[in-house]
Amino acid sequence: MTDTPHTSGSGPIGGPEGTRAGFVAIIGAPNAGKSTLVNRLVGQKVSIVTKKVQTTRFPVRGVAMAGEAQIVLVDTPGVFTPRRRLDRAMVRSAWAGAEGAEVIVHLVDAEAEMAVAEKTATSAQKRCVQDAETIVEGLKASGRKAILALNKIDMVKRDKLLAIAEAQFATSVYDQVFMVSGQNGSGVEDLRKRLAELMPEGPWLYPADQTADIPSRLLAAEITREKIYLRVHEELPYAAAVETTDFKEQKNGIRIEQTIYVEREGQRAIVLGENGQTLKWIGSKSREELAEILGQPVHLFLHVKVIENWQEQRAFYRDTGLDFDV
Ligand SMILES: Nc1nc2c(ncn2[C@@H]2O[C@H](COP(=O)(O)OP(=O)(O)OP(=O)(O)O)[C@@H](O)[C@H]2O)c(=O)[nH]1
Ligand SMILES: [Mg+2]
Repeated sequence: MTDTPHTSGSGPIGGPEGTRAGFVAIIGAPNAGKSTLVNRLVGQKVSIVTKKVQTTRFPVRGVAMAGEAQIVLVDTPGVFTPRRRLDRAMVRSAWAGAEGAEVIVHLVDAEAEMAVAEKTATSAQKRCVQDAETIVEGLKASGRKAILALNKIDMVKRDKLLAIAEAQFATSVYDQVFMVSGQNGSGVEDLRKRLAELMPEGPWLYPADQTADIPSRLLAAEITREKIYLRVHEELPYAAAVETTDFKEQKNGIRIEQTIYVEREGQRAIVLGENGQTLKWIGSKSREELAEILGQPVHLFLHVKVIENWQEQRAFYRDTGLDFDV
């Protein structure tokens, strides 16, 4: 099971007559809500979500079904101006995800767009809008049309939304607009229907009951990383990485061993917490969720290691499919 994709079953690939299948890349600025939307379309958590920017570090494939159509959603890292090696690798992989897809959905944070238009934007919102503009430039250069999906409409009034949609549409890189909230689901079914229509005819690419294409040990590492962000996000912005070092199915459940890498001794102390309380919390939250996702009891063992420059080490890129040499 170690290297097989996470799957809840093993139905046949191919499906009934008249099937369609293809790839849809979801691109957007950091924090636009890409992972939330992908999880919503799939109907299950396949990609981790946090309040921080740059949560998703490598493309995660989620499989959504719509009647006879199978929509393979590629959740990509947010596109922004890269500085560090990990940033460059993330941005490159986001565009690579878009290149290989039949359809590109550009997810735009409508709340941030509105705030900028009304001059009430935070610096994060301003950055988000700039990053969306960078993506528009990238789309122009590629010559491909995308679907514009305005997200977080639960936070924006209708008349404001129409003005934002119009301004975005004027860039001429879109051929359609959808207004959605990945969080409460509004508009998502319309988008799903349209994506299904756009899928080319052909056999399904995954068994109908498979929801994600991510090796179980990588998914397990991501779930633990999400809990670290949840608990210590102020103190440890991007300094942590998680590696699953052992993943074994046993008679009484799955035994998972993971190492949390941080960059400094002080960060190790933060992850451990007083008397190891923080690490204990992270471990128990992660174990609970993993048991639910994997459908079996999970025995999780966490270790914390300091490696000053883990972002500069090739091994961290290998498992995720990110390109080290960019
Ligand atoms: N109000 C509102 N918040 C949302 C919506 N969709 C996502 N969010 C919130 O936005 C934040 C970022 O969501 P993510 O799904 O992690 O965003 P992302 O685009 O995958 O971010 P990166 O992986 O960092 O690029 C989280 O706090 C979400 O709960 C939405 O439709 N409405
Ligand atoms: Mg994400």
